[in-house]
Amino acid sequence: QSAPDWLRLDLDLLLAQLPSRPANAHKGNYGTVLVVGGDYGMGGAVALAAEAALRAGAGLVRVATRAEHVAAVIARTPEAMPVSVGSGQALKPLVDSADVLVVGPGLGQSPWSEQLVQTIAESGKPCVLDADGLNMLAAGRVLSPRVRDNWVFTPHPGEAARLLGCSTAQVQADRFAATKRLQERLGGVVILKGNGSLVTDGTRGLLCDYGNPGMASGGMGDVLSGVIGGLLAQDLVGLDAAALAVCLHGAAADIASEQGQKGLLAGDLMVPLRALLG
Ligand code: NPW
Ligand code: AMP
Ligand code: MG
Repeated sequence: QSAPDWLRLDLDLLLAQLPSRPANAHKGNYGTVLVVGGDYGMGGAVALAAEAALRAGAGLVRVATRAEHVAAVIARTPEAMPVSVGSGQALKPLVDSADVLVVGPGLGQSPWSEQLVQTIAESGKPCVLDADGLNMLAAGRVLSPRVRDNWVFTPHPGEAARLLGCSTAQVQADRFAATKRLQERLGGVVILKGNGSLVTDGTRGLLCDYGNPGMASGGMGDVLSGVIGGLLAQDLVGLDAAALAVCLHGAAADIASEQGQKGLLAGDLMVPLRALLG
C-alpha cells in the first residue's frame, strides 16, 4: 500500500455509525474495561486511560496497578475501580471478569510488569497493547499472545522502531510501509501514532489527520488507549474502534487547543471527547 491507497477518515461519518442508547440501557450493556499498568512513578498513565475509557462510554472500568496508585486513581476518577495487584496470579480474576483489556500505560518493564503481561497474553481476551506492553513484546519478554486477531497495537514511532528493530527516523521516513510491516508481524489492528496517525488491519489502510502539535505532551497516548478500550467494550470491531478512537482523540485535542496548543494537557481532552460523542 502506498499513500494514495490510504483512506482519509471523516469523524462525522464514523460517529453516524454509532448506535444511540435505548431508553432502558444499563451499564451492563456497555462492557467492562480493565486497565493494567502504572508501575512506580507512572500512576497517572492508568488514571488517564481509565478516565478516557469511561468518557468514551464504557459501562464499567477497573484498574489493576501498584498499591501506591490506588488512592490517586480514585481521587481523580471515583467512577473507576482500582485494585492493587502484586502478581500475575492476582491479576487473573480481574482479567476473567473484563470484556476488554488496556495494557501498557505506565506499566514499566520490571518483573512485576512482565508477569502481568504474561497473564494477559494467555487470556485470549480483546486487548489494546500500548507503551511498555509493546516495549516488552519488542524485547522478547512476553510469550506470543494466544489470540492476536482481536488485539489493537498502538505504537508511537519510537515504539514502532523497537518492534521493527530499526531507528525512529527509518519509521518516519516511510510511515505507510512501517505500519504495514508492523501489522504483518503483529496481526490484529495497528495504529502508528503521530502527525497523521495510520490505522490498518492488513486489508484496509486508514489515515487520520485530526490532531495538532499541542498533543506533543505526556499522557496523550495513554488517553488514546483508554478511548479505544472504551469503544471496544461497546462492541465495536477492532478496525472501527481504532479508526473512531484516533479521530475522536485528535478532534478533542483540536477543540481543546482553541485556547492555544502550548500547555495542552492530556486531561484537557476528556470534556471535548464526551461532547463529540453526543
Ligand atoms: P527519538 O528520541 O526521536 O528516537 P519512550 P514514553 C520517540 C508512560 N507515561 N515522532 C522519540 O524517539 C508511558 O505510558 C506515563 C517521532 C522519543 O524520544 C510508558 O509506559 C505518564 N518520534 C512510559 O511512560 C506520562 C517519537 O519515542 C521516544 C514520537 C514511557 O513512554 C508520560 C519516547 O518514547 C508517558 O505516557 C513522534 N511522534 N513519539 C504518566 N503521567 O504516568 C515518540 N517518539 O521512550 O517509549 O517513552 O513514550 O514517554
Ligand atoms: P504518546 O507518545 O504515546 O503519548 O502518544 C501521543 C499521542 O499524541 C498520539 O496519539 C499521537 O498521534 C498524538 N500526537 C503527538 N504529537 C502529534 C502531532 N504533532 N500531531 C498530531 N498528533 C500528535
Ligand atoms: Mg505512550
